[in-house]
Amino acid sequence: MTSPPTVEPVLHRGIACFKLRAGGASAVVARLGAQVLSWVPADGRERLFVSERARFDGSVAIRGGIPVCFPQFSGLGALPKHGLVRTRVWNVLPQEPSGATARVGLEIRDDADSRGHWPHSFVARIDVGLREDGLEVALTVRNTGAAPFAFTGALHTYFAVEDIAAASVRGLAGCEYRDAAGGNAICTESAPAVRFDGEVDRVYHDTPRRLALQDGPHALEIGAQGFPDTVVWNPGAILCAGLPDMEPRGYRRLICVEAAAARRQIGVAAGECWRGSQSLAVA
Ligand code: TA6
Repeated sequence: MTSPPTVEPVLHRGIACFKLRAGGASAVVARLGAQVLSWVPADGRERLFVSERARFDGSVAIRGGIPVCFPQFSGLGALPKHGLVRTRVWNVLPQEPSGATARVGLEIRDDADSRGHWPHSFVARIDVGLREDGLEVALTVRNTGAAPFAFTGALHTYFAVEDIAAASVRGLAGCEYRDAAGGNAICTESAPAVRFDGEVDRVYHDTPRRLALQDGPHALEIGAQGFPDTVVWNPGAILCAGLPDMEPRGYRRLICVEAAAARRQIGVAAGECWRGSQSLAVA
């Protein structure tokens, strides 16, 4: 008989985190940024990339895991890049144990600092659920103000791969994308699998709900709900060399496949709520 799922507070890389265990799988979720930092399915293989030079002091976002971008994706607006919540410490929500899933919930609300950038009242919540066979991360955004607001955002997942040369992302053929590394040209994906040879930074529009990441002989299924778009990013050697929190060859060991709302803003009426999620499973 498998033991019941557990959640325990731990220090990981010197910061307050939760360690989730379910069956033979585990995950680590930091209060800083509500960021998942590790996901090890029952086969024992770490599936998330975290840079050896990542910083954990909140001065910059942690380079790796699953950063939460809200209420702005990338530079699509006047806010700091990728929004306001990556370097904040989120509050922990009480959780009810449920079946075979280990769960942790974290939330953050607007404050004087966020309102200085973005004049809206909100609660953003991250729910992480770990099962023996997969991980789900959900972002819920509630508008707690009296007027509607609109946002862009993403779960900016950094997958670990053995070697970028043998890795690819499938399921995007036929999708339109904005090539952010190619002058923002609007293109259509013609390849059955996206491969990496130099910087790739693409916002795919209205993508299928199921994609696959191939990493040599290992494969993952990547699902998304609520988020209409998918961003695929790898910095390549040149951009990577200029990122102070990346080891120079680190780009060879990561692919970001991000559940995103980037092309169009998501509108949330006063008192209403929006939810989007990404789910990961070993294929
Ligand atoms: O999601 C892709 C992207 O917007 C890229 O343009 C790249 O800059 C990346 O995010 C990482 O951004 P960061 O602010 O974390 O360095």
